[in-house]
Amino acid sequence: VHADDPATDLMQQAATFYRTPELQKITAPGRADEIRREIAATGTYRQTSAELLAGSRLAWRNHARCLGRFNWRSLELLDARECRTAPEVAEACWEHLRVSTNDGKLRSVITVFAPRSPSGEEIRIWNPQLLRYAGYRRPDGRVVGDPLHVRHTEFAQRLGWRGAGGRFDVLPLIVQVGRQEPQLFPVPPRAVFEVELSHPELPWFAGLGLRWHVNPAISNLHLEIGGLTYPAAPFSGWYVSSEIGARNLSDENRYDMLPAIADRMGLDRSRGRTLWRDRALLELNLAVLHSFQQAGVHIIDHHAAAAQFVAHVEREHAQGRAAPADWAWVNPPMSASTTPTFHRLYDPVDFDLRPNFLSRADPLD
Ligand code: NRG
Repeated sequence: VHADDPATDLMQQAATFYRTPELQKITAPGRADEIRREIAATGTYRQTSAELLAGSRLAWRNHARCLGRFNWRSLELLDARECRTAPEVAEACWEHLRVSTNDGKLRSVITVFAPRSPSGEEIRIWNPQLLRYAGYRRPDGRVVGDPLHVRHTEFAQRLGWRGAGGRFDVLPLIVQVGRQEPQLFPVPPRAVFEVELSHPELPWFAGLGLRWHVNPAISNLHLEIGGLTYPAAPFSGWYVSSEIGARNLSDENRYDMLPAIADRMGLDRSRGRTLWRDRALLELNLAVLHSFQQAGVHIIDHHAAAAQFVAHVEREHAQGRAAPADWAWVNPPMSASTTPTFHRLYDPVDFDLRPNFLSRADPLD
């Protein structure tokens, strides 16, 4: 329910947030009244770091598309609400990558920048993730790099970026503060941890020259807590191997590596029913898990991730809470029926559930 007056609306949403048991535990009795007065006087209010952390954890717990919610209590906060300029925002993003990558022992971290102001001023990170590879469209229409990011690459180039033209060039960070022009920041090499892929039994695999970054830091979701919107709130945990092996490197409209892998394996690609795609996909996913493990980098396979997720749902129900989940999103892109997430239904997705992470329109669409 949204009132016509934005301050009343904000007061209602704040009141709902501060009534949740997790907030009651960490706030003094008069806190809700204090916030009401602050909103009446200024049109907005400031959450404490403890409230912001509790709200971020609840946003994670409530996010129906996330398979990794078993760990929602372990989220750590980097409070970056004091960052005012684009260079300060970029610096805080490098700090996010350093702390969350943690030399390969990945930790779940969210960095929260200032909320949208009552007048609509906001900090925007244009990249969908802090680390993404460029995609260069060549004159013949083929793409070098990640075809998913051709528009982001062209946008960066319009802002003056010159990529090296390789298959795995990390895109620069693009930050916009308020009405200023977006600014480019090349990601410093120290902030980029990557793993080169090899296979435990197929020696030629390393020769494919494949690699992936280890930190899946999402930067295009709005964090909404207690009526406040945080438009820039990058967060990251760790990869499920199938995100890399069964989507990024294998989808036909991404790196499309299955034909090349199948050919090296000597498979018959003349017909789909030889299951050459499935066999190549399996070896690619084994290579991802093997290579991350060899490099000492934390990653989870889809079987373990699914088992944890089902345990999370049971635990939430035991606590008397619903655990809304989007079936299509929590199931792995390969071998879904061999995991427990496939064989059950979930509490319906409630789009009004708050706190939450909300999709924003892609600014390049
Ligand atoms: N599929 C995307 C990443 C999406 C988020 N995945 C995570 N998030 N694991 C990709 O880069 O392949 N996380 O916060 O850990």
